[in-house]
Formats: sequence, structure tokens, C-alpha cells
Amino acid sequence: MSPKVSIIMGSTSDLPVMEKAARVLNDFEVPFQLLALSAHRTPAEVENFSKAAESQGLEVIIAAAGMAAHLPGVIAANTIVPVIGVPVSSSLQGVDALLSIVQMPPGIPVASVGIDAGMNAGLLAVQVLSLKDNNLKEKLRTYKSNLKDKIVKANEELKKVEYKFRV
Ligand code: RP5
Repeated sequence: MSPKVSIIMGSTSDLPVMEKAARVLNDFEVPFQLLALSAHRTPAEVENFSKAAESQGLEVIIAAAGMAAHLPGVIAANTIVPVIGVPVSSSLQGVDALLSIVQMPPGIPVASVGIDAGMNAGLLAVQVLSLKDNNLKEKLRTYKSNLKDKIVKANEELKKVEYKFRV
């Protein structure tokens, strides 16, 4: 089984965030790889990885980094495989990483999820893959429907909370 998605993180200190992406891919039964590569500490390895990504069959790359988060952009510069960036809040509440990921120059897009939003990165990757996978489409529909059920149940619970002036 070869991976369809690669989860790359700048450091293993990013793992608590990226575990959420891994869990989503696992739940949707999407084969993925999980690697630590750093745009600053291992630039040659990042270049090798990104240049080989397409020929290795990767269809989406999720890249997470904190601080001056160049990892998603550097990967995107070296491949046509779509890159989803995850800004990690390792300093400045993650705003530094968010801006580093979002503000890519014209021609090198990186999709970004929110700060520490590993779960959404996993879901977005599944949605990209679902474009040519009906089985994943069905699983996504079920997932969304379960989200709706959660809010329906929440409203049932809220009805039980009493206030004198609640009408
Ligand atoms: C970034 O620097 C990593 O993505 C991490 O978020 C941050 C800190 O890395 P460590 O010093 O914890 O390895 O490159």
C-alpha cells in the first residue's frame, strides 16, 4: 500500500497537532506517511522529498510548521502536488506561522487551515481525494451528517436549561 497523503512536520514538537490529521486519515482509511522534515534544518531533504512527491503517487501533502513556517511554501515551490499548510502555535500564538503560510507569492499557492487545525487539514485532504473516489465521498457525507446530529442533540440539551426570562 503506497501513501496517498504525506503529513510532514517541521519538528516532532508539532506532533500533538498533526496527530489530529493522522487520526482523520486513519479513520477514513486513507494510506498516509508521517515524517519530520525541516525547511531550515534539513533543506536538502525537503527538496528531495518534494521533487519526488508526484512520481511517488502522493496526491496531497499536509505540511505543518511553527514560527517562520517556510516548510509548506518550500514544498509547494518544488511540486505540483497540492499542499495544505498547518500553522502551529509554537510562538506568537501561531500568528507568525499563519502569516508565513498564507502570504505566498503569486504562482506558488499553499492552502492553509487555521492555527493548530490538524483535524481540518486531514479532512480537507480527504475531500481532495474524494474528487475521484466515490467511497470517500460517501464516508464524507456520513461524517457531515453526524456533525449535524451532534448539533440537533445539543439543542435538545439546551432546551432543558431553564431561565426565568427565557421564552
Ligand atoms: C519549527 O520550529 C517547527 O515546525 C516547530 O513548530 C518549531 C520549533 O521546533 P523545535 O525547536 O521544537 O524542534 O521549525
